[in-house]
This record gives sequence, structure tokens and C-alpha cells, in this order.
Amino acid sequence: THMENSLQAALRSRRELFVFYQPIIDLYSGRVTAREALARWHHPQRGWISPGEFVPVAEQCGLIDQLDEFVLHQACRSAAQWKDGAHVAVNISAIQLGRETLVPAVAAALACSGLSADRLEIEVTETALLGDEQGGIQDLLTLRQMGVCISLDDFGTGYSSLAHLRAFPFDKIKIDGSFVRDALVRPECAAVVRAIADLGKRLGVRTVAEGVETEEQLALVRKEGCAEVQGYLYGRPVPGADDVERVSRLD
Ligand code: G
Ligand code: G
Ligand code: MN
Ligand code: NA
Repeated sequence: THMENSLQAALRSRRELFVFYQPIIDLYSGRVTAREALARWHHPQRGWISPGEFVPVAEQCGLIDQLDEFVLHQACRSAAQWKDGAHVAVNISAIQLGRETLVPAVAAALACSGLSADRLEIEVTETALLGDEQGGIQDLLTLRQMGVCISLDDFGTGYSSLAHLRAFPFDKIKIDGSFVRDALVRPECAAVVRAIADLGKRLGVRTVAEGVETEEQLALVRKEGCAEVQGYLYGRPVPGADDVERVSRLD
């Protein structure tokens, strides 16, 4: 399709692809503990295209490994320059787990950037653990042995199963933003936030509340015992320091 071809061209030239970063705050210290790397595509005719649109296309047409590798390298390179020592969190597509290219790609990004492995967090969704479960879990174990932190993203949506938490000892659970968004108006969403936060405490896994946009939502997730928060209240995704100027010319 047209989008496949232009995404392929964008990956080759690299001029239209950007990595934006959104802060993740540790509620105990109040500091930025990590930044999530989020892919952004500025198409010459269509303008900004969301990863919600182009990541599925990249997955379908076999470009996802190149896209994730691009983001991984860029994110590690940026994080190596951050003076506050914050971690960088990179999303890896579910279909990459259990493929022989993933672990070498992470190792290469760390080696090229000089970033210490314990400053890299890999975010995977539960979909990653379906199907070829053993290959996926083996990859996560290898990454963990290298010192990389592993987060379970979008928890509570999709194919949520508590079996995943038994199959692999995640370092963090990210509570999907949809629950946080509605927690103040829908008791069942507040109950889900509380249940996941409790689960994290009992398992000794840090929980991250995503999609925190207001002070009221912050107070709620703090009360429920979430360890970290992410959302527009603290900051939207913004381009890395090296790209600020280039992006401002596009807007
Ligand atoms: O940034 P935004 O909220 O629009 O992201 C939408 C979705 O795209 C999220 O689920 C996010 O995890 C995913 N995403 C963003 N960047 C990347 C990336 O570099 N690789 C993969 N695989 N997914 C990404
Ligand atoms: O699936 P994943 O958690 O990786 O996706 C993160 C997505 O959530 C990004 O696309 C980011 O732009 C979006 N996001 C981050 N914070 C907020 C927020 O406070 N509100 C909303 N609506 N979206 C957010
Ligand atoms: Mn994520
Ligand atoms: Na998420």
C-alpha cells in the first residue's frame, strides 16, 4: 500500500521519523525517574501520523523490526546525554519477542550509545506473551540478565491474564490510561486501579499509572499506592533536545 511504501522510505531516509519523550515521575521522590520513547512520523503531505496508525502497518508489512531498532538506538543515544540519569523506556512490538533479532538489537543499541543496561526499560504488552510463549519469555529473561528492566504495558486491557505475571517476573506494571482517565467518574475503573496497585504491592512489582491528566487523578493513584505516574499533568511527549529545532520548523 501507499503507507507501506512511504514508511519504508521514511525508515531509509530517517528524515521524517522522530522519537518524542514523555516523563515518568517517581511519586516518592517527585523526580523524573524515566522517559518513555514514543515514535512520531511527520509525513510531508499528511503531517503528523500517530504510531497508533503506523505501528500496526509496520507490524503487518515486516517493517516493525526496523522501526523499533531505529527508536531503540535513538532513545539509548539520547538517554546517554541526559544529565539527570533518568531511565529510558522503549516500546517493543509483541511480534518481536522470540525472534532472533531482538536481543542482538538491544545489545547493539546499548553498545553504540554507551548507555548502561540498567537505564534501559523495555515495555511489552501481554500480547507478546501469547502464542510462542517460551521464545518470548526466554528473550525477556536474557534481557533481564543483561540488566535491562522489563515493564508490562497497557495492563488491564486486551488479553490480560494473571498467568503472565507468573510466567515472567516483570519489574513494573503499567496500568492502562483508560482506567485512570475514568477512575473519578466510574467506580469500577477506580476498583481496577486499586486492584492492580494492590497486586503490584503483593507481588513486589512497581506500578505505573498512565494517563494522569489532573490533580484529582494524581491524588487517587497516589492514595491507591501507585509508585510512578505518567501523563499530561506532568508533561506531554516532546522531541529530544537534538530535534527541537527541526520539529519546530514542521509544526
Ligand atoms: O504516542 P502514542 O500514545 O500515540 O502511541 C500509541 C501507541 O503506539 C502506544 O501503544 C505505544 O506503545 C505505541 N508506540 C509508540 N512508539 C512505539 C515504538 O517505537 N515501537 C512500538 N512497537 N510501539 C510504539
Ligand atoms: O500504549 P502506551 O502506554 O505505550 O501508549 C502511551 C500513549 O499514551 C502515548 O501515545 C502517549 O501520547 C499517550 N498519553 C500519555 N499520557 C497521556 C495522557 O495523560 N492522556 C492521554 N489521553 N494520552 C496520554
Ligand atoms: Mn508504552
Ligand atoms: Na500503556
